[in-house]
Amino acid sequence: MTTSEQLFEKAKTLIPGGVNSPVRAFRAVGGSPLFIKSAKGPYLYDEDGRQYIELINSWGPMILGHAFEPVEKAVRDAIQYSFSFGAPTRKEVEMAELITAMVPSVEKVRMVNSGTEATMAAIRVARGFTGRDKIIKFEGCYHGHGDSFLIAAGSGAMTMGVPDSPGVTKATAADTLTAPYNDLAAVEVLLENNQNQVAAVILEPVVGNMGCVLPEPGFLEGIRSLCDKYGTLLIFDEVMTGFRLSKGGAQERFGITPDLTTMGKIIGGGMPVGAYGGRADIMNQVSPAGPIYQAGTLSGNPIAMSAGMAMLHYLNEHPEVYTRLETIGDKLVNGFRKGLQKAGLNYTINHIGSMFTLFMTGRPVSNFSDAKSCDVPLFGRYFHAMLDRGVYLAPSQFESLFLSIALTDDLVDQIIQANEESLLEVIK
Ligand code: KE4
Repeated sequence: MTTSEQLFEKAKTLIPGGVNSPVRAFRAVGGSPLFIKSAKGPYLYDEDGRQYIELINSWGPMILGHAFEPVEKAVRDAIQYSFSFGAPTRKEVEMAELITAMVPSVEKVRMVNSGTEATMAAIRVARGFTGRDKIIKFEGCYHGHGDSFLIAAGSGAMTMGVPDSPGVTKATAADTLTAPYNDLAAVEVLLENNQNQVAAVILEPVVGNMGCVLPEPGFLEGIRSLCDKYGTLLIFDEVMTGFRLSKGGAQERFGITPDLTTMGKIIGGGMPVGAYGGRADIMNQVSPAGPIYQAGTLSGNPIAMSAGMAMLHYLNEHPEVYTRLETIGDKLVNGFRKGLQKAGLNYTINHIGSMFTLFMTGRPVSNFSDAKSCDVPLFGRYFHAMLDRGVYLAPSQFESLFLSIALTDDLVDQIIQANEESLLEVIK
């Protein structure tokens, strides 16, 4: 047994499924998960000393590559002043100033400790501000593990959702309406049939959580105008896309202004940080400024703020990072398309900037039912073929890849080669 396998056996006796987050367990691709010991730049190193070129980057945060010196230095400098006070600090003011400068729709912001906390708080604030109970989300979009989001689409006839996990109550599910992504008409029907009841529409402006799925032309604009028409707030969940698709996230790239934005991942530079923010008139309803309660012992933690600010400052001051990420993404995806052609496969790749997914299906993928047409077992075999060649992909067909600027042109060529060989291997 490898060290990772031994650790996994031990972990399963102590931690549910042996992991602290389900996707890490490799259940979607089979086999035993690698236990990672360290990482540097574009590389991960597992407990057995094997090196992998990394295409997840901790599900987004490590956009500058692992152990990026300015971020590491900021944390080293911070830890000498103790780790946590539970009292306001200068760093939280600086962080709020930086976020509101980088994301202009965020006039006021509250720091929390994860993307889940951010989205849970954002819908509570939307409900409190509007006095309405329902929310609309999209099938295939993931917004963390808050009860209101673990909702599957009801049957065609039903408008309300059904629990997508034991422990989520029917009462909770009744307040979450679901629609297919990219289906404006479905959203309009829900809003029309639930007038004055829908507090917010929440969506990933570019989806990462069913694999990478882009908004069709006019979709985001359409959602914005429907929200305006029905007095419903628009929440962009930019936990993945924030500070990745541009300095100002998807909302800057697509030119859409949401009422509230949720953030995470990159905002912490690899430390546990989330945030939500938006229009000042809405955020001024959040305790203690207003009556809508939300709190957190470690919110704005000074060590985490130091890491997050170092990363955001670097991104803010080095626009060439985004140019480089576009170049890397284009080169990789073009290479992957050539690999598909050589293997005689007409599979779909959805791509934007430094996010992309190779879907093992010949169908275009613009919503969750399209994504579910993928050959998941084939993806599992492909995942392991790539892993055998030293390339670490997301261990699920229904996840986006996240690139970092640490990928050199040589490494991009290596990944393209590995993809070509892996496709040829698995289609035999
Ligand atoms: P966290 O609570 O995991 O920090 O963030 C939840 C969340 C919210 N919104 C979006 C758009 C997200 O992608 C996420 C978390 N993303 C997953 C990746 N599919 C994190 C990986 C995991 O669950 O382990």
